[in-house]
Amino acid sequence: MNNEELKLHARNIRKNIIRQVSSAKSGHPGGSLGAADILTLLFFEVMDITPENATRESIENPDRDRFVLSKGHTSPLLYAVLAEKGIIPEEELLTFRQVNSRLQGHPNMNLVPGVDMSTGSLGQGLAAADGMAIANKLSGNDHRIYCLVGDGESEEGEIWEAAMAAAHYKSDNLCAIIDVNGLQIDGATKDVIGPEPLDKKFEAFGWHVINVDGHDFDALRAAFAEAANTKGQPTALIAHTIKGKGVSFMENQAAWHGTAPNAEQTELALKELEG
Ligand SMILES: Cc1ncc(C[n+]2csc(CCOP(=O)(O)OP(=O)(O)O)c2C)c(N)n1
Ligand SMILES: [Mg+2]
Repeated sequence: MNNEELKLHARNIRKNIIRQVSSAKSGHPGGSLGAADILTLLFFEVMDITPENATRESIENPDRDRFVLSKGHTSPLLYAVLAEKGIIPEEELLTFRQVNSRLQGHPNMNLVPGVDMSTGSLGQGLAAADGMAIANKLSGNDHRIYCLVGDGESEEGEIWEAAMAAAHYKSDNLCAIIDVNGLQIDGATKDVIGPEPLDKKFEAFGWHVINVDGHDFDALRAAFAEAANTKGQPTALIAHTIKGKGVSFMENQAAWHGTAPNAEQTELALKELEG
């Protein structure tokens, strides 16, 4: 897919992030907007997921690549991507966070097609992705497992247990993307429990590491290809992103981590995204 087409998908995805959080009057726009380019490339070019192979029935043994949203609070991003792929209906997005909706604040693998792991309690997703990577190899399956981890999330101890295990099991079918936006719920990561240098830490844990601009489709494309060609160790993309990317007043602002825009801000955000 060419970059112009990817850009159009990413723009629709960002607009649907804003629409969901605005209609629910709650949710997490910042980290959703920031990782939109990464997920656009993953779901529209890198992974082999389609509406046909992402059915609820296929969850136990899907014949396709899998994705774990370890930073589960950014569910509006995953739902917007699934809608853009035609895996869930776009109209359903406006039920986000409502009672009885499938689209809860944190994604539920038992309800939503294309959601491969229930997440939201930070720190757990990479361990689940480890298990999928090991199971894939045991069953002689050559599909790949992708997992998106937040930089604040990487302050969780379980991330490093999972990192150690993936290197031990030589899970070269596993690619973690660390979304390094420098912010978490309470402010700058460096002021909370500074997780840097993340590249050197993953390297020390036995991973192949690639630093990449998380908004540059060409750089991301090359990084995912390098990950797929890396044998004997898992790969971590250290993806440098701007939290809130695409909506000027949300960019680099910790305050937009988990705040919904009001009607006026919603209109402004959608207008900006429309360009
Ligand atoms: C175990 C756990 N502790 C706390 C929270 C509350 N929480 C939700 S998001 C968040 C900050 C995450 O920051 P980061 O991983 O950097 O995400 P991003 O910047 O991409 O939004 C926290 C503390 C949680 N979901 N799970
Ligand atoms: Mg962050």
